[in-house]
Amino acid sequence: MNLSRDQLVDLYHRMWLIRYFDEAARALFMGNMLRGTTHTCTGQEAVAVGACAALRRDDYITSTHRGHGHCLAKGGDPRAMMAELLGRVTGYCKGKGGSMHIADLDLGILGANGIVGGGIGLATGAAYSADLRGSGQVVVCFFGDGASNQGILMEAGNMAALWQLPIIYLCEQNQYAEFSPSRPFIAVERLEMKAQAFGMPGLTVDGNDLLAVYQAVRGAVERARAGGGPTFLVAHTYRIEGHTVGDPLTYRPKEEAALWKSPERDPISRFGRRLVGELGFAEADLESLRQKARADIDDAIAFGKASPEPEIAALWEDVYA
Ligand SMILES: Cc1ncc(C[n+]2csc(CCOP(=O)(O)OP(=O)(O)O)c2C)c(N)n1
Ligand SMILES: [Mg+2]
Repeated sequence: MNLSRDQLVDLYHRMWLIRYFDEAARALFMGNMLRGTTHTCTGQEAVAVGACAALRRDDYITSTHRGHGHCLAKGGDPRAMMAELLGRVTGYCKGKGGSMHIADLDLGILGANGIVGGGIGLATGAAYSADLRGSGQVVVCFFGDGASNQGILMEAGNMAALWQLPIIYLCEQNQYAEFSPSRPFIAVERLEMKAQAFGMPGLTVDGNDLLAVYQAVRGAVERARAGGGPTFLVAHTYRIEGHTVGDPLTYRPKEEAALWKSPERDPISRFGRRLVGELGFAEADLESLRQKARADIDDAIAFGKASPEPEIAALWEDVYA
């Protein structure tokens, strides 16, 4: 594994940053501080952080409705993200986009997306652009197991394989699609079998093992950058919380989430154990990184709350239609 100590520190801190960001988003939503709705990715942090660790700053990602983790993993600013959720002018979209419209083009974050599967077309277009420009950039397209049934994947996957585009279709199999388990709605036995229809490699990885995700994505990124074409990668994970914040979760047994929250399965605990057991970190190092992440998110919340709301006249700015 070719990650430096500093990089490992950053990855562990980033996982906690995501955990605390979403914890704060939930609390703010329940406290009527957020408009619209919001989705947390608690339990899925290793997919976002492991994948983005394999990318360059100028590589692209496209995200989903459950996108806070993807954006933070690619380097998104927690202050500008929290301000956006709170509807403040200092937010990524000047407070007019909210949770599902966070983008940062300087960091290659081409946008979260409220349209299930919507990122698949954008990501494939970005990969085509990178290929035409010969820029060497690679795209990671995050989407869910539910989104894997959307028609756009058939069109985009075919095109990407035909033109050998530099893209990784990274399906987060978190076992749920909105208020239903995803399994009964997927005909193939294993999701990665869909890759065969497109004519690209289909791989699978333990999505709660950060280093395994990193290795798998890194391999696919290296191949894509060298002109070897796209990869379809399925990361097995679990959506610990409800579909949206406030979902009463009547459709699944309580014990199931408890099992995935346990230290044996929780992706942050698992990575922490490897850092201590195999990579020479002390428990105290991990504890201070966790506390730093907590402080960073407290700072982001304070920043957001202290920022002004947009003026009414701003309704007419940045309008393209
Ligand atoms: C085109 C479209 N259809 C339906 C919806 C409503 N919807 C929002 S999230 C979701 C389920 C998505 O499941 P999955 O892709 O597995 O993502 P997850 O929520 O598990 O992260 C649905 C059906 C939508 N937003 N867009
Ligand atoms: Mg899902």
